[in-house]
This record gives sequence, C-alpha cells and structure tokens, in this order.
Amino acid sequence: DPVLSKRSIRKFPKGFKFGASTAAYQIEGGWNEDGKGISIWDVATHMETTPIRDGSNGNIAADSYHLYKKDVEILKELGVDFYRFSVSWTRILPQGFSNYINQAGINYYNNLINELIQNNIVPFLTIYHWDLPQELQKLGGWTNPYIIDVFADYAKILFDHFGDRVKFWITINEPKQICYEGYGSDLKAPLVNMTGIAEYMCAKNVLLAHAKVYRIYDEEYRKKQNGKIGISISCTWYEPASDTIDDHQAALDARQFDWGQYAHPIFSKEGDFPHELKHNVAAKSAEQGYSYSRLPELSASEVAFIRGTSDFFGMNTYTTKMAYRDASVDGMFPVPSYRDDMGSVLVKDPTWPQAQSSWLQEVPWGFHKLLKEVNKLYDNPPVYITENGWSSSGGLLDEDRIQFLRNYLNALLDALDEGCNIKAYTVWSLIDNFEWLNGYTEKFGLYEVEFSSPDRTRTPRKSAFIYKEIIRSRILDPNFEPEKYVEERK
Ligand code: PNW
Repeated sequence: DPVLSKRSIRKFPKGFKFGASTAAYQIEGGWNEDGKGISIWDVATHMETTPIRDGSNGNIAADSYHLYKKDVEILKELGVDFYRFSVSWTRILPQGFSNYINQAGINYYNNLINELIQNNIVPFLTIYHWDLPQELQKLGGWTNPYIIDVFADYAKILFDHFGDRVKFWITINEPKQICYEGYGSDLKAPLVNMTGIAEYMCAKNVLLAHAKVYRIYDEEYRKKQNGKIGISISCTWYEPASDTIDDHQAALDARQFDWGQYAHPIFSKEGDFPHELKHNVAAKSAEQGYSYSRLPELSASEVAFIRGTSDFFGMNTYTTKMAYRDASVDGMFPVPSYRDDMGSVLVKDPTWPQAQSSWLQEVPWGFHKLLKEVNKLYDNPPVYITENGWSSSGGLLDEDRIQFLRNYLNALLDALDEGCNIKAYTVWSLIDNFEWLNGYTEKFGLYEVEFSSPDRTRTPRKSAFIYKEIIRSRILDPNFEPEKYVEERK
C-alpha cells in the first residue's frame, strides 16, 4: 500500500496552511437573539415530532454567539493559520431579503473577524452553510430560481461589510448535502424528500447562485478587496468492488452523481453537468414516461456562466465506499430516484475503521485516489481541503481521531509529492457541535464541549495537542506524544 508504507517523519511544504472549521447553526446558539430571523434548521429542530436523533436543537449549541472569544482563544492555542466559519443568513437578514439589515448581526461577525485578526488568524468565511431563511423556504427555497438573485443580494452585503478584512470566501458549503439530503431525502432540513425531481432542480439553482456570486465578486469587489472565492464540494471516493466493467462503471457513476454533478460544471474544461449524469437521468426519465429529463438542462449561456467560477477547489472529504452493479440493482431503489438514476450499490467494507457516524470510515488510500482524480479531471486546480475529520462518542483520549488525522495527512503528503496542488488543510471541527439530525450524539471536535455546563467549557482532546504540534513544526511525526498525556499515563 503506497500510502501507509511511507510512515516516517515528513515535512509540509513552505506556505502550506492549516485551519479549523465550524458552521453557524452548529455552534452559535442565540437562535432568536438580537433580531435574528428563523431558519429552516430552527423550524426542523422545533417540530412537534422531532427528526433529531436525541431530540436536541441548536438553540444554544456551543453558545459561540456569546463565547466567540473563547473560540478565538483556543484557535490561538492551536496555532492555526486560519479559521473557517459560516455566517447565519438570518442573523444579518432576518427575513432573508436585503431590504432590512440587522445591525446586531453585522456587529457579531465584525467582532469575531476583528478578534481573529488581532490574534493573527485569517478569517475564512462560508456564506452559506445550510441555514436558509424560512421565509425563502416558503417560496420553495433552492428549488425556486428566485433564490439566485436573493442569494446574490445577501452575499453582496457580506462583501460590503466584511470584505475589507475577509480575503477568503466560500459561497456554498456542499451542494450535494443541500440538494440531495435536504430536497431529495429527509436527511437534512427542509426535509422535502422528493427524490428524482427536487435534488436536480436544486442543483441547477445552487450552481447558478454560486456562479452569480463569484462573478459579482470578480467584477465588482476583487480589484478593491483582492480576495479569493470558491465553493466547497463534499467528495466521497467510490472504489469499484471488483474488477468487472460493471463495477468500474458503478464507481464512476457514483463519483459523477455525488460530486461530479457540481464539480464538472465549474471545474471541467467543457462545463455542464457530467455525461454520466445527463445520460442516466435522461434514459431513466424516458423509460419512466416523462416527456423530458428530470435533470434540468443548462443552456449554452448558463454553461458558460458557471464554468470557471472558483479560484480553488474547496474539498470536504471524509470517507470511501465500495460500488458495484449487478442484476440485484433492478428494483432495489424507488422510481424515480437519484439512487435509481445512479444505479450503483454502495457498501461499506467492515474491515475499515469505523467512526461514531455510521457513514464515516477511515480510508486514507481513498483520500489519496480522490486527490489524484480531481487533479486529473480538472487540470490540477489549487485544492483547499475545507473539511476533514472524525467523530467519536466522546472522551479526551481520542487515539482513533489522531490515527485518522495522521493517516489522512500522510496521504495528502503523498499526493503533494505526486504533483497535486494542495494548498491548505482544515480539520472538522474545532469544537463539538450540533451534528444535524444526529444532534449531540457524534463528537467531531478537537476540543470537547461540555454541553451540560452553562459555560459550555471547551477542553482540548489529545488530538488538539497532536494537531498543534503538526502546525507548530510543519512536520508529521507519527511518534510524537504530547507531554500532558504522557504525564497522565504515568
Ligand atoms: C459535513 N459524506 O457534511 C458538513 O459540512 C458538516 O456541517 C458536518 O458537521 C460534517 O460534515 C460532519 O458530518 C458531510 O458522507 C457529511 O460524504 C457526510 C459526507 C459529506 C459531508
């Protein structure tokens, strides 16, 4: 195995950046404070029959709305180069629209950004990480093309207020999770659950909204503000379960449905949705009696508008799955559905280390293959790993997270050696937080948060000391042991 054999002390290249990541709804709390409006996650978590595994919500979460200085303190302690956080749309625009700006929301993010800068931490701002204003959901949210202009209005307000100090922007976090999980299933708010239809309508609007915001930044702000702007796409590696032609096609289709759907229109030379997606959805739609493909078309001018609209490839990546295809696929999935359109069966390998999250297994060689594939498909774009991390059930001695972190960074170093243009790595997450439908049952933090305490005390896990040393030394040393934990073991 080319990845694991190189387990020696390795150095990161000059200029490589390290960060940590969070998202507004998952950490802030203050859900109805100081004029904030209601988002689809406020609605989902307050439903009478809760869809959240432990019945919890983000009303207080890690209370970062009040404790942001503590967050900056621990970021400083870790020594990160940058902090990736997201802005709550309804804190700034309570109804979603730009006619009324809530000054308290502007103040909160000004305070956070200024605190970061004072501590030499670069702010990396995600404009949209899933907390859509409920007022816009009433209009259909991301399935209504009206969202494109409304989103652009919101983004301009952020550029106007924060762009003097924020030089790194993510337009949209993880289109697939927004569209497939939110509209094609009930795995995320707004729980629309209309697969085969809604996730594709969403995909087109997300791409156009992203592209519009990129072009506005490029044309109206870049000269003055001199920043970089891109999108974060969640990418799972799909490995053929065997060497048959069918299994290779199953893995390829899975990759193109999962992330090619969003990456190909933006990063490929020819633009547009990938061939596999267009072909499969059109063929299935015709078979099923639809008079047109359930995948909306992108016109030639839309293709051109979307293509090339990202200064870097923002990659959120966690895991790998096996893909196969055989006669058993027939009738396996509902019709119509995204999964039926894809036509691949996706399975876990029980021998891979398993995290607390059911979908998450440690597969460093899959990360390596993913980096190589993105390099090949999209002509070696600059890649920022904008999320990567591991969930546990809790506890401070998180050896499994440390192993994950080291093995994935080792795979990243291999990809760098082989010519991939990877610029930055961001761990998910800085602190334990509200893990969407899984509530507080999965802990992703380098720092533990005591959710039962009104102070929401943040305590470094062992992995925090490991990450801190990696950042300090810019070296991956598999034998490093932090003093505190060496002490504790004696
Ligand atoms: C991300 N996958 O979602 C989100 O951006 C975070 O808000 C979230 O807390 C974190 O990961 C952990 O769940 C993803 O299976 C979840 O490929 C799963 C996948 C991708 C992204």
